[in-house]
Amino acid sequence: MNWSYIEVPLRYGQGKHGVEQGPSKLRALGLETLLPAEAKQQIIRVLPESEMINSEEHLKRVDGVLYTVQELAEVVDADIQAKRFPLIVGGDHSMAIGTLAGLAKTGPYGVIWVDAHADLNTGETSPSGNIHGMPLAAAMGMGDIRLTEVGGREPKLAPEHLVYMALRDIDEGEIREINRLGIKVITVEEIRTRGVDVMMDEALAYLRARVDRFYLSFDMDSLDAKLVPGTGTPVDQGLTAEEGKAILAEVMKADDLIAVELVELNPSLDHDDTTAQLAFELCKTILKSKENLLLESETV
Ligand code: EXY
Ligand code: MN
Ligand code: MN
Ligand code: MN
Repeated sequence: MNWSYIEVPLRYGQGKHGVEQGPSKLRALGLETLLPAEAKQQIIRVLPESEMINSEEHLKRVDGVLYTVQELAEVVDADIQAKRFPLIVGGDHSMAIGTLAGLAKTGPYGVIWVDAHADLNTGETSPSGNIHGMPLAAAMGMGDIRLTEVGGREPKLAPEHLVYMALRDIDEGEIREINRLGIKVITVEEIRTRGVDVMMDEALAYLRARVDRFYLSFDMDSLDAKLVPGTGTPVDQGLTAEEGKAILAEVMKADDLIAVELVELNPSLDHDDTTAQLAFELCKTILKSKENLLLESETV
């Protein structure tokens, strides 16, 4: 397995300071020791705040977001073309505009979006103007052209190639779109009552009927608010740590998985390191499971 570890210290998709420290906090907890020695490591550049000129109410800090997602799209595409497997760590979820655009350069793919939120707003429907609530709308070609044209003019993602997991805090405009587009949603309730493995099988069967590869984006706020004080938009009734880990362990067994992303860790919101420790454990689950799988297949 050729790992690529990409750090995206981006906070401009939302207004709270600290989420840009997610990658460095994980490094301080020892994440590098989990990476195989040959893993490629890259840090995506961010626009210095002093150079930020944008003050649009409906697309806040858009120039800062664009600066980073344009580079991330190129880096992700280069990894896929070089047959590397990217683990992308943020940073706020607006970074996924880059990931989604980068993956699209090599053809269609599916997405499992593990998140309390739909991230399906446009500048018009967003209640906050924060772009971390917009990546999936942008990838589907909805909303401001500056976001929808990152990485190319064509839409990056088809709605029927998206599965939400743990979705539970949705705005009006997003509900309308989810219903209109018929996007598949797997709830916390289904995961809790029917089990992670059953629901992951359902998500994979749904995607595999439509695409031959997919990526998973894990937002720390998919976990229950009590577990993640160190995230910017916590929501009650979320996943347990075990459910979060099980989702990642399950998905890492899929050989049509092409990338994993972990976002919205904001260590400065935590009075201790519990959220960062949990994120570290999730990264460990990701990095350790694929490797073992590969060793098995290599020995076969
Ligand atoms: N839906 C709300 C908004 O658009 O402002 C909250 C979005 C939170 C987004 C976080 C990354 O998941
Ligand atoms: Mn307004
Ligand atoms: Mn999100
Ligand atoms: Mn979220």
